[in-house]
Amino acid sequence: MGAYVVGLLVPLVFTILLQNSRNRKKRGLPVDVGGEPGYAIRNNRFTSPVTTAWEGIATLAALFEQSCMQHRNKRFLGTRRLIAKEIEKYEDGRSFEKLHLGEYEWLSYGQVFESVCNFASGLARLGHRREERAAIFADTREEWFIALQGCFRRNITVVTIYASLGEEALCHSLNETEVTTVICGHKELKKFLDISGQLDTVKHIICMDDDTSANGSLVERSSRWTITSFSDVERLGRENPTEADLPLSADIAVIMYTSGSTGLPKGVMMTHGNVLATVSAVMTIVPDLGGKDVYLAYLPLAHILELAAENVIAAVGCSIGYGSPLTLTDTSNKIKRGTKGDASMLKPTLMTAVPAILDRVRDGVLKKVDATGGISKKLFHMAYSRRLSAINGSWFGAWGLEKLLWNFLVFRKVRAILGGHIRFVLSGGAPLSGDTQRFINICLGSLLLIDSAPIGQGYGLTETCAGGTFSEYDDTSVGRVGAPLPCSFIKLIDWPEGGYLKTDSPMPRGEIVIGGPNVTVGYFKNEAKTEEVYKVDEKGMRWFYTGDIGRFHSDGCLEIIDRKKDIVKLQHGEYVSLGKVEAALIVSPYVDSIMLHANPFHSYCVALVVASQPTVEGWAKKQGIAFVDFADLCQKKETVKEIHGSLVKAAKQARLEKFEIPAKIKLLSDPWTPESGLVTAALKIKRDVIRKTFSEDLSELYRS
Ligand SMILES: *[C@@H]1O[C@H](CO)[C@@H](O)[C@H](O)[C@H]1NC(C)=O
Ligand SMILES: *[C@@H]1O[C@H](CO)[C@@H](O)[C@H](O)[C@H]1NC(C)=O
Ligand SMILES: *[C@@H]1O[C@H](CO)[C@@H](O)[C@H](O)[C@H]1NC(C)=O
Ligand SMILES: *[C@@H]1O[C@H](CO)[C@@H](O)[C@H](O)[C@H]1NC(C)=O
Ligand SMILES: CC(=O)N[C@H]1CO[C@H](CO)[C@@H](O)[C@@H]1O
Repeated sequence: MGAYVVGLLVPLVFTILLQNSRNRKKRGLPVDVGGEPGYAIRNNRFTSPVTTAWEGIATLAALFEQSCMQHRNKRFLGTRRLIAKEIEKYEDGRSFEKLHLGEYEWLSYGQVFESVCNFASGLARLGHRREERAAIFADTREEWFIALQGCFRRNITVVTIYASLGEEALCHSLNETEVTTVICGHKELKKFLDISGQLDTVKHIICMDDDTSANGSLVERSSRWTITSFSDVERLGRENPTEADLPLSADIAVIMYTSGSTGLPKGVMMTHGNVLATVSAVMTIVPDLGGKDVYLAYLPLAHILELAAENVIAAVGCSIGYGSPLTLTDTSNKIKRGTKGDASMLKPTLMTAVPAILDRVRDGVLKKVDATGGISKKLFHMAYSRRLSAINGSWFGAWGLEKLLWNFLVFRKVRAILGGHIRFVLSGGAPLSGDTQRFINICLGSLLLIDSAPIGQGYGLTETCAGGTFSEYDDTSVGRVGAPLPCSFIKLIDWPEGGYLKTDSPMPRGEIVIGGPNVTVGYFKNEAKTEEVYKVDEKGMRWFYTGDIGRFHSDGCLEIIDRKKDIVKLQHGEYVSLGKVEAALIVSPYVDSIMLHANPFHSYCVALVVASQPTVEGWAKKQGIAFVDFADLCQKKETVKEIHGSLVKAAKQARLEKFEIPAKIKLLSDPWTPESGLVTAALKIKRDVIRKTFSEDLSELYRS
């Protein structure tokens, strides 16, 4: 009996002690910095910004070479073999491509390094001069990374463009940077041929899909370009080796075109030193990174988060397995039923994610639980609330054995969706809702007694090279983005018009300004815009003005609370924060996407709501409402009423003010996808485009 009590008490006391020390832990400390006055915080462990985590290494090219020499025989890049491709027809006439993919096939560090050297030499042989720029325009894959490192070895600046950007933006980016070589996949090649007339500077195209190169019809249509396959470039290089031409820290590594929510995309110039600072900082936040870690890569490499993440993984000798958002899990859209998704095949330990994808994982799990019903459903919700109160610090839930039990009974299955071995997820790109963060923490939480959050949330921008803040793995709070990264200082400055001041109580608030070696050098050929949002202080430090509004908690962690341009003043002078309200309303199970609209000519706001087809149809069937198709259902008064009611409920739960709740809504049946141009690749809504596309519907809402 005595031993039993001790067994129960020790972990309990231990957990409580740890929890208390965690709550008291200061993660960021005030710091005295130059530039515009404000409230500045630095990382608690580093007094001055980190520039490199590796002695004597100042560029990504040098870092990569060093790692390849150290890990020569280790597994590095893996890609799944395509076994079969088939078209599946649905009852409603739509058809989908389904893939049957096989095991991962791996290249070692030594082999990849050889490919990189060959590719670099091949580029030279092809006639690409080193002062000319090359663009990579493709989905995330092995060749992307090899091409990137190949260009770095010849000090060639790489232009990256979101694969989902429209034609106009694509022409603009390539033309502005005078790109001469474009490295792309077969899918993108077709896109280029359509706009070939507008691309004056392009001379070479390198196509990553071998089977499509130099095919008669394609070549004829593009007599102005040479089209070479990726493997041919490597072969050229192997036969004609050229000395490397390594860059310096201050040389531009990448010009990254980001999908701005307005106007043409802007190219952010990043030096090797910029990216290296971010890579070095990320090193310090993933616990025990290295050794046997396996990383699942599927987010766009044209996004700084993914680019930095893969460079980190490559620097420490871990493996990278490639996948795609559409083949991620066993139930993903493009995976042939009964075959394995990327995660269950690779069994990764590390992943990056954008909130939209995690929201989907969460919704998927809940839907499945609901569909199963019965005991499983009860068990799941019971386990979930027990874990939730444990994380909240209540006594019994903190007991380790109970956690083990729930893990075994319930969460093991949820964890299996992502392969069963995930120990850390890095979320970025947009703020993650507290609900989803808690859900993932609970379902994927580690088996250890100590509650560690397997999801770390980062905040950073392309302009700061993804440097910014990061929530540490032992911080189980939600809704915050953590303390400054070791490479960044974060400062809040007053924005009196918006009512945010550094003297606010209980927490200082203001516009977020980021400084440090990670801050990029500015926008390509756009000095006016660069001068507007970048400032250099008297000590020579660069600062970037983010336009986001944040506040600092007493432990030095940042919370994003608003966005300058997303705050709209209503007719009677109340301010509505569009993003805040949307985040509160999207909790409704009927909502897939939502955009709130407000303007100073009205005293209320309205919303466009993309309805969730399964949930809304499920509701209609239960109510016995007859409908022709989903579009028809979305037109019905009773549907609008039901969904509006659920929004009001969500709004009340989030304690929104009356004027913040949309007075009227328009239901839309077609989802907003990056392909439609209504959301960015990271699935952030593009307000201006949506506003234009649905201008009729919006005026209708205000009229009636
Ligand atoms: C790298 O390329 C840039 C642009 O062409 C050039 O200005 C720089 O001097 C080069 N660096 C080295 C080390 O040659
Ligand atoms: C490309 O850029 C040149 C100047 O660099 C400009 O004159 C031309 O109009 C641009 N073409 C397109 C299609 O944007
Ligand atoms: C070349 O294109 C033709 C159709 O234009 C196609 O039938 C053939 O399979 C293609 N060849 C290769 C090697 O892709
Ligand atoms: C957890 O704690 C938070 C704040 O302390 C509280 O708002 C929430 O209701 C608690 N949840 C549960 C399930 O106890
Ligand atoms: C490119 C860049 O912004 N470099 C700056 C990085 O930060 C250090 C100080 O930490 C400055 O000295 C560099 O000029």
